Amino acid sequence: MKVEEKFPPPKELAKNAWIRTPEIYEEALRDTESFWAKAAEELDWFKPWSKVLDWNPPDSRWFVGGKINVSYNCLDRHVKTWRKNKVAIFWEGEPGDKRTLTYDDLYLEVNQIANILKQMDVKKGDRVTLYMPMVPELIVAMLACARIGAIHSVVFAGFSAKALRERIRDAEPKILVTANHSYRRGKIIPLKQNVDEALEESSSVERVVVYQRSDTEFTPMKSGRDFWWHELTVDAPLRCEPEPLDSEDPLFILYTSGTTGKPKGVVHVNGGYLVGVATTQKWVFDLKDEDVYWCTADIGWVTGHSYIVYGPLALGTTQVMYEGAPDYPQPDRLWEMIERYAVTIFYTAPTAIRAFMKWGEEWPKKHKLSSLRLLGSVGEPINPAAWLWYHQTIGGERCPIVDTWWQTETGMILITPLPGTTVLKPGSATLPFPGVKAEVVDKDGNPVPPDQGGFLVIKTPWPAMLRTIYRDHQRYRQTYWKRIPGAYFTGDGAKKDQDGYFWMMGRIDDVINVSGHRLGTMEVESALVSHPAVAEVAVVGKPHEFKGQSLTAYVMLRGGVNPSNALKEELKKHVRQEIGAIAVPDEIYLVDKLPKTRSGKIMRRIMRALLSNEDLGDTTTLEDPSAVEEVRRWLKEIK
Ligand code: 7RM
Repeated sequence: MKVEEKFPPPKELAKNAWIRTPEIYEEALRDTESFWAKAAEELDWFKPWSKVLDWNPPDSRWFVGGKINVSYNCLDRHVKTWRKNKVAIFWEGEPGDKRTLTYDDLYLEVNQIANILKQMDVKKGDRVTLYMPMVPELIVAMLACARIGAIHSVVFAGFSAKALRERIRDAEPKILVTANHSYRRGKIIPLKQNVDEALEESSSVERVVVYQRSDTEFTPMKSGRDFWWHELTVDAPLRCEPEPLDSEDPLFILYTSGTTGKPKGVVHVNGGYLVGVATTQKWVFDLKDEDVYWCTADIGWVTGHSYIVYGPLALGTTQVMYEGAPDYPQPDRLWEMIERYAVTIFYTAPTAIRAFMKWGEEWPKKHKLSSLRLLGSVGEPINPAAWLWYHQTIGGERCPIVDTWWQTETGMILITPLPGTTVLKPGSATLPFPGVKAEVVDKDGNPVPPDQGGFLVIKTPWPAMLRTIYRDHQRYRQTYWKRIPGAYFTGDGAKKDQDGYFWMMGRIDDVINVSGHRLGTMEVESALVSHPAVAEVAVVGKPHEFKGQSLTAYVMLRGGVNPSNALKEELKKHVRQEIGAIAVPDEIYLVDKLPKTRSGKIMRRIMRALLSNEDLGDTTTLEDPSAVEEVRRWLKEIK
């Protein structure tokens, strides 16, 4: 296929009132602060800011002195208008149960839960951990925290008890909100049981609120600690005033994988985050009141935080939310739902698109998808073949695709087409969002020539950028601001073509992306090393047809331990317990030695490059050729 194939915006979109003209890019870069100030005026503030940006590299404060409440912006301002009875969420549980929640429904529940949290002595700045399935109550709990100034820390429900415990230890929440069960591919996932296990040893958690997802099984409750959501809400007061919060007060912590074994608690704040997320939600997705929007992410990841919870609700959007697996009960579940709710905007991940391709186009062909007018992609580079399939089979060649590049740390989309404005090239995330200065540079921070690989950096601050790593500001400085002089280091490799379009080349560090889930190879290594049979490990990501990347583990056993297939299976089970199913390596090799440098470092980068057929000189500094040969020989021996 020709990569150079271009897709100009459809005419109907270009006519659209709030589609931006190309001049917006120049305008926004000329006076970035005015650009963001104008965007911030779209939100409701209790007190206006006195200064748009206070930039003290690498520390930024946005909308200084402004007072705002995120839950007010997502609810109160809508229920004061006709949107009161507008549908906020069309929800479907995996087994097929359905609920419709209006803005008023959400508003009432959020007020109640906010009051319950207050009664449990949650104060502004206190942390609340949420470990929940994809049910509307997760959104309610997040907004309830935001309403009273508590900081939520959502832990993806696919994480194990141990992973949950680690995140609880770091955030030290007073309260934990969970559900008794969740559903996945017809199976019941015992979330409350994981919570009990995570809280076994001493913990900061005083109370656990349990949402009853189903009463199909008995759920043990610890008296004095555990409370049912539905019992608490019976007599909880119906009104809770939103707390006027400082723009820079933290809104949430979200743990994300980095290059060490310990996940980072990325901190986002109220004002700038909401401005960035609401603006990109509106511009990138061209969202209007009559749209039915659907983002298939899990709220446990940043995409769900920004583009299921805060972005859509800030705009008063009607959206679809689904609890379970895309192939349950059959591979057309999502297409059936698009037809049922007449979805107009659909946002998903390349790994899902590749799975749909594998399942076959007979599944989408069974359904009427003509309501769709815009498609989005996020999470990893989308290969041109998947892009074209998505465009043809799902989008009926009518719908532009917005390939949106961003990170947990960036909070908001930073590199993306604007539908109606940008000419698309399949496989390219196209251009930085107005006001965002992205560049591809070498290790000294100098821009590299067009079509050459380098490090993707962001040169100026943006409102939704992370402010710190929770309780580790030093790590914030080191990880993001010390690698490349004067710029935010993304950890991604990229190329810019002759037209200035960005082509993402994946991570250049030890962070990998398995089926759209961000993982650190070091985390998986520490999980494996914690098994008594294991001496040393190298975990490497390599390209995978459907998952994007998969994990391969090279495990050196302790002396006296005999290699066996049973042991491999046991190691997989161990990783599942330590982190969760998403971190289990596809392949485990039991080896007698690992390739190391003279100073004793495992040569992971060379291993990865060889396994991925990467060009070694491209985004990495040139490796020692003899070391490359050594690793090549070693890999051959293993096969
Ligand atoms: C939103 C999210 C971030 C990493 C990032 C990239 C990769 C995300 C794209 C992409 C190519 C894209 N946050 N990534 N979007 N790569 N094109 N459109 O995924 O923190 O979980 O992951 O994901 O490597 O650094 S994340």
